[in-house]
Amino acid sequence: MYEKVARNGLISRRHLLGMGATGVGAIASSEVLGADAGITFEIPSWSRTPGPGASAYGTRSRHAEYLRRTHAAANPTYPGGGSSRSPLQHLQGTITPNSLHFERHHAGIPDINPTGHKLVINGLVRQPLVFTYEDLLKYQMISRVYFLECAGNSGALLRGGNTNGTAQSLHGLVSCAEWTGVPLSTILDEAGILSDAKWVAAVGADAASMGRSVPIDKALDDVMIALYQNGEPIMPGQGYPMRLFCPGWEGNISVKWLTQIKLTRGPAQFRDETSKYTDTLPNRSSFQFSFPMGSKSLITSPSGQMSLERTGIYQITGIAWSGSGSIRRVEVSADGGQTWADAAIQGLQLGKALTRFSVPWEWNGSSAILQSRATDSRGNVQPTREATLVERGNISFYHNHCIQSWGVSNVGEVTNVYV
Ligand SMILES: Nc1nc2c(c(=O)[nH]1)N[C@H]1C(S)=C(S)[C@@H](COP(=O)(O)O)O[C@H]1N2
Ligand SMILES: [Mo]
Repeated sequence: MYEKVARNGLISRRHLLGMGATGVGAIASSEVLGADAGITFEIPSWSRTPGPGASAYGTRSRHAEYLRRTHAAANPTYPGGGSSRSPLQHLQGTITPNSLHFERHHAGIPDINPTGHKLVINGLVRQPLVFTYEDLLKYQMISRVYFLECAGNSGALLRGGNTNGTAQSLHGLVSCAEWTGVPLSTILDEAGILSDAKWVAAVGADAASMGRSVPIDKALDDVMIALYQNGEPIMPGQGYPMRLFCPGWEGNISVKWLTQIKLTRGPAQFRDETSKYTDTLPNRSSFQFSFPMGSKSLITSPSGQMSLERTGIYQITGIAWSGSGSIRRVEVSADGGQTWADAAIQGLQLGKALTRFSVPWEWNGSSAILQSRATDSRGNVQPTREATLVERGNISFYHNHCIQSWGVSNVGEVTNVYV
């Protein structure tokens, strides 16, 4: 018997499960080479002739074409605007492949030739500076694994509805990559920060001229000018040839196609820091800014639109992250939050990065509600949806990091539910 650690089938994460091949036992190499034991082994067609040779740039298997971002149809009144979402339910580990990183563009992707691109540093500095792409490549770089999440991710779930979505369609505006670039502090030091400079206004070279203001303390802490994403020059969709990267903070502030950094006394009040990404409160006031993303987790399997074909053991798995530190603990419930079991952490627990968790669960064929709850290194616990609605009121949308519930019906269908 398995050690049950919470009600409704959650099994100790320490339990090692032999869940792979059923019935035939281990396959010895002699059997692979064509012997007995009731195993018939035929050489498949793909082993009979050599395949195509090496290529210049890889693509996924044609049998894995379900790996794709989803995006809304083009809107002629909003050229290039919109977003695409990462297929979270099909990914494992914590690194999002560059071709599947979510995208959010306000005026499409500019076709920037790095040779003509410039980064200007001006405002309250001793010496204004202009950098080319080549100039930046000469600096000492740092590499860090960080998640990026749009403040609008999961927003619709605060308002209700959307019960038939997938992990991708409901929560796919989060991704994680190894970002490499030059610390912003290096560049600012070189320009010389004047004492009344308290904010850094960053502007992109896209047709939206999207801009955001970053407090100087953050700018000097861990913000970087990112040039590489998972080892290759950042993708055009992620800001080629350079983007600002503000670890742990709402995605909007990581200005892509970065072309200007201006040091200022106060926030610049750009469109995107006033008309959007603002958290409303029940008394109809609102926070001016909500920068760090909350302590959050999401079960990616089983998840929306999947169906459990049989009773028995499943590995529940998902991702957890926090904009304020690393993930210390993830708990999982199979009874809608009444009892909880600790999940196993599958990989590294890096600060401001996705962390993968898993826990075995025995589905007995009755309905269940699966939830996960993250706690970060500062002790921030992922809140319930109910608590979030009390705190924020019923018109709030951005920065939703509440506990997410997947309902499993008694025929094994998985849908988003509200508890
Ligand atoms: N210049 C510029 N920077 C931008 C945007 C944009 O449209 N233009 N979108 C912002 C938003 S809202 C988000 S969530 C992130 C998305 O980054 P990604 O497309 O690399 O995932 O970039 C931010 N930086
Ligand atoms: Mo965003």
